[in-house]
Amino acid sequence: MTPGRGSIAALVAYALLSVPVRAETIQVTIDKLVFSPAEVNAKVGDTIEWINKDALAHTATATSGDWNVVIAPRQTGRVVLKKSGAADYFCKYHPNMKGRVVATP
Ligand SMILES: [Cu+2]
Repeated sequence: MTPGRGSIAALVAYALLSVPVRAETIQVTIDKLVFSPAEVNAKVGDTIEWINKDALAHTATATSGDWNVVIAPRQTGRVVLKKSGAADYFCKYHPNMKGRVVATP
């Protein structure tokens, strides 16, 4: 028994639907009290991962209050972007440390 056109179409549709959503992880390094790159572009659903190379704790704190990530010395911290638009952030412990995430839908 050969599958009819309807079931082939259903299989194709299923294959398209089961492709995973392309969410990426974008890395920002913290080294000597500097976020690098200072500005990153991402999409809603992507993860921003901060890699702290310093021996000090840092935070990535959105000025909007939407997220606040504490990054322990020589550890990583992450946030999943839930909103589109530009988000400025800073480190609570070192307010001169500033960065920006621009998320497109
Ligand atoms: Cu800091």
